[in-house]
Amino acid sequence: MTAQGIGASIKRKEDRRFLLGKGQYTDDITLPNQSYAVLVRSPYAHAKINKIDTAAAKKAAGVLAVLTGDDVAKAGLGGIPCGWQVKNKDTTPMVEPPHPALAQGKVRHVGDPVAMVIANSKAEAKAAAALVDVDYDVLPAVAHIADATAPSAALVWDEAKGNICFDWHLGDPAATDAAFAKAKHKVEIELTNNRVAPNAMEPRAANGHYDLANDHYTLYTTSQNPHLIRLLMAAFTLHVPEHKLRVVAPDVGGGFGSKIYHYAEELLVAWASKVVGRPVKWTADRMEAFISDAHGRDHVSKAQLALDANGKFLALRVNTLANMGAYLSTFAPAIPTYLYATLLSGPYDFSAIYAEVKAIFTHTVAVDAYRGAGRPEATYLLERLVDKAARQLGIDRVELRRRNLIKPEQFPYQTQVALQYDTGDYQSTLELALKANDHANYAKRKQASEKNGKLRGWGISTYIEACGIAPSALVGALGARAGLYEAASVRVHPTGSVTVFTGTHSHGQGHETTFAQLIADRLGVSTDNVEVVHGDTDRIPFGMGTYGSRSAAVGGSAIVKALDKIVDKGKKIAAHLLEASANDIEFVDGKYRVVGTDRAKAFGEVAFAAYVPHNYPIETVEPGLEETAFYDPKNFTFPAGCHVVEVEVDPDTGVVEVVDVAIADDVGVIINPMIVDGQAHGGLAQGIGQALYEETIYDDQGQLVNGSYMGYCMPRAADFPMFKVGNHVTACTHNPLGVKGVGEVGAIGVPPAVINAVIDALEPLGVTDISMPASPEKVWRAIKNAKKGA
Ligand code: MCN
Repeated sequence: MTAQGIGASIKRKEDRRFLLGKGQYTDDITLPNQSYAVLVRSPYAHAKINKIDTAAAKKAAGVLAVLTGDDVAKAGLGGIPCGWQVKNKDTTPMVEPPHPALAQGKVRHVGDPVAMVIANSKAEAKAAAALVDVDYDVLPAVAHIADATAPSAALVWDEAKGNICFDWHLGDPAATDAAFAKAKHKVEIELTNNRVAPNAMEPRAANGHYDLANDHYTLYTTSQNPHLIRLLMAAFTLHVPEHKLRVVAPDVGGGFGSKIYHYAEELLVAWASKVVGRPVKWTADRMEAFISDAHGRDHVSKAQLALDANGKFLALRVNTLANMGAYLSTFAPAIPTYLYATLLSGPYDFSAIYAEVKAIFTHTVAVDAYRGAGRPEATYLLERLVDKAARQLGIDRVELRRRNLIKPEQFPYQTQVALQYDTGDYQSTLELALKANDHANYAKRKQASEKNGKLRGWGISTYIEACGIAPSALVGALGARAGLYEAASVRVHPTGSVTVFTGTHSHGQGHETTFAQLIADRLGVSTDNVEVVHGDTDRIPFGMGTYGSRSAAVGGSAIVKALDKIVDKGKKIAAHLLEASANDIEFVDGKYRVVGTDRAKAFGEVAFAAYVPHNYPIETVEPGLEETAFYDPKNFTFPAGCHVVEVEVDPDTGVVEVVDVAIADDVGVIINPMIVDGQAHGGLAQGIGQALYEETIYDDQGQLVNGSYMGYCMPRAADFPMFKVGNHVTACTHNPLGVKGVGEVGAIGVPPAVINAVIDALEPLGVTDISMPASPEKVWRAIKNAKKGA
């Protein structure tokens, strides 16, 4: 390791501009002659649109245009596409309803956009939006999975009978039945995975600019995925060739999944800019974000675990209903299928698994990936079930896990649900987390809590996830409509500084630092002399963006491939300068050296020669030093680990305080330990948020009743203890860096550990189940009801 290379905890390069308040976010970009858009959104979850009267709005001060679904149709704009097609059990395709950018004929969720008002100022656009008169016939709505699947339920789409989008399965039902038939013990659980709103610090925004002279569009947008947005707009929505559309995702203030997708507003501002002949900017406010950003989770599941007499897991059967919302968002069908059911083996050895997943339409905003995306849902189900099994069988919870974890010698391990784990060491992360938690002295701490009138509980979860998304051929076979490789260019400048162009997008993950570390490590160039460029389709060859903790494993590997080409080309130039054969040149510590001698050329000298080729192998080597590489991963990577949580519950108020969090993760070879810890911290905050505080609440008419910070409880720093974060490394076997992913581990591993701890605390009172979020009211009621029942 060099002082700044792989393994160094250097500070984040990007933080200078953020700490100085100089970040450039989409809403900071105000173009000459800027105009502003405000969307008129449906106040109803389900209604027929009889008429939209825009006359008064059009006459209002400063208004440039008022556009509706009819205008969208007349302009020939395409519907917002879904990027993933899942097949039903009978191999027929899922129901894929249309998704016009502005509603046509009907609205299907509160927040569905019906008109866009464009004016000289945002205030004028807002005032005029209030004058748009929409005549609705309100229709019955369904917001919850249970209501949507009832026989009498209102239909979101006539073509989706029973509101079923798809009915999918994975695994071997016969083998699972056979294993259950011979099982000594069977344990059952029913649970919900609560629906949450992503709540990135920066709300979504988009600014479209049509350049009449060049017949060219530029879109600035809060996206995790600018190339995908350009691809979808070119092919499906705006219908212009890629070279006529530049998509820029500048600084983005967090995404957590919610900014992966192509949203209607991106298409609308680009198109409207051509209509009004001026750039058009739209920025969501927080309440608008609650009803227009894709939400996460929202599963209802039943599961059964079969065990033998010794507590060895035999088989798992899972039945899940997953809410899709009213429209299919870009990745929505993939979340409860390929990112959920394929993870149901967890870190455990099973001989059979069978999962059935039904995706359900409801009159709510779309549900799609949210930090973890499918994997937290799988982990929550499994880890709650394993705890329940331990209690039912009278086996210690840690011991039951130890008996069933896949052993190091079993790798590569083929699961019963399609994935093959390449490597791991689940025993070591378990032991590390127990040690960090000081598990041996837990009983003393419990006594101390009791003396203070508090109930103390201890919870654990051993988890695995799949990230580094994803091998293109595999995901293509599974229904993805895009490849999921990554691209990078490395440009070495004449004086030896380096610009890296990456197709991933950093919106908080620190790529400007960790990717610079890859250059420092390989070329020996200081990170101060490396610039990392992302988020601009005109500057970067191509890219598939950032999600699924893929940037280090897939984006980083593309950079390494490009670096290999740079080093190889440099060898040929150095060989010429040193009058040696390229085969005799080695590149070590930033120097090209003739093997076994002290004759060497520094990397900078070779770079200079590439651009000033006076003494140069010009017949065989082109001048310049710039290389591009595309990297398509061979497999997912499989981070795993153990999260331990202790809570104290106040039995009088139901308030749960998290008093200890000790985790040990295996995220592969670590590029920057400080960034890795920070990513784990962020994920833990979101995971604990889901477990204790966060939930979107829809009433029976499909109104989101807590769609603001008055009602939606976000966790704050004071809600957490200092996190104890440890790592144990097994290197990924199939990418050149040996890295796995860290971006989601906290959100995946910790929720069941929190709930298992709360149940452990309440068990002496007779409480055996509690759902997320374990709010004070819910805990208090559970205690009261248990006392009544006693
Ligand atoms: N890293 C490392 N060593 C490893 C693995 C990763 O040093 N062994 C570094 C990477 O180089 C990168 C960071 O850790 O700087 C995260 O890398 P990775 O796990 O590859 O995840 P991505 O960069 O692809 O980020 C996506 C992931 C996801 S899926 C969500 S959701 C999420 C997250 O990252 N959203 C975030 N972290 C977030 N952090 C912030 N601040 N904001 C978000 O929206």
